[in-house]
Amino acid sequence: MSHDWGYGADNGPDTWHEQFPIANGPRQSPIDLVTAEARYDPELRPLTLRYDPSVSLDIINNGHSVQVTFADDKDASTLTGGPITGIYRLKQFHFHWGSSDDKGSEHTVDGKLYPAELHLVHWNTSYPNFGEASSKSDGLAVVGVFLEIGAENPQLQKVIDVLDAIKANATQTSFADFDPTMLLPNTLDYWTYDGSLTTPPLLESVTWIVCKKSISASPAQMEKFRGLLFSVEGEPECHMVDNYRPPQPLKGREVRSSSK
Ligand code: 1SD
Ligand code: ZN
Repeated sequence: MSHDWGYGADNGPDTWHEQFPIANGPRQSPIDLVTAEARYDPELRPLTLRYDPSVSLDIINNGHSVQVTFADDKDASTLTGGPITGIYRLKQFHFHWGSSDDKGSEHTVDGKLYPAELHLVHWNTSYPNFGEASSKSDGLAVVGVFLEIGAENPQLQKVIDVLDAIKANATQTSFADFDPTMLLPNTLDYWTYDGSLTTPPLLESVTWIVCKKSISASPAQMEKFRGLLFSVEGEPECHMVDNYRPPQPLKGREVRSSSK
């Protein structure tokens, strides 16, 4: 196959190992979070997420997801505490979602799939930049937040309102002054484990921090995500849906919990 990876029948997650053999590696993500197997670890500190709205830059349809990018040349928006050591900087956030409300998340909880999952991607500032960090075993920390169908989420609506402007793959628009704190659940209890990027190159460099509490999205808000396109302008329209990788084998890893 010469074409790029994606989520279709001929280039989807089951084929990624052909070009990225680490797909079958020892610490792949996502996983099914089995709540009864997670070990409560009293040593885990609370998560501290300090986000500065002034470093939000733009929002892009990259053909795999919709992503908001942040300036990361200073310690403006940071993740500290939790399971990590040192300071990790926010680089971007993006979402994964389904073609219907019964699927879409990457992580699952006791086998339950959520309709979408938000990922806030941070890199370890003990490395010089995101690119260097992304190949190191402690290089990245991604905070995952599940979306659940419920009330309209006014914070999420700020993202959704600009999706019309980036419908096609390889389009972007400015997205200034956005505070991602607004997208977080009001309590930050979490599960954590050592894993990988969930998209090629599937690098095994991610400390995953998955929030136990979800945020809400209305059915209409979910439909807006499904209006985005995998396809570029001028190509036959192919809707951006089911852009998630299913759970991967745990392979003996431990999942820790910050709360009982
Ligand atoms: O899917 C994203 C991918 O788009 C990219 O953002 C990567 C970081 O370079 O992270 C993965 S993920 O593991 O956060 N899903
Ligand atoms: Zn992701």
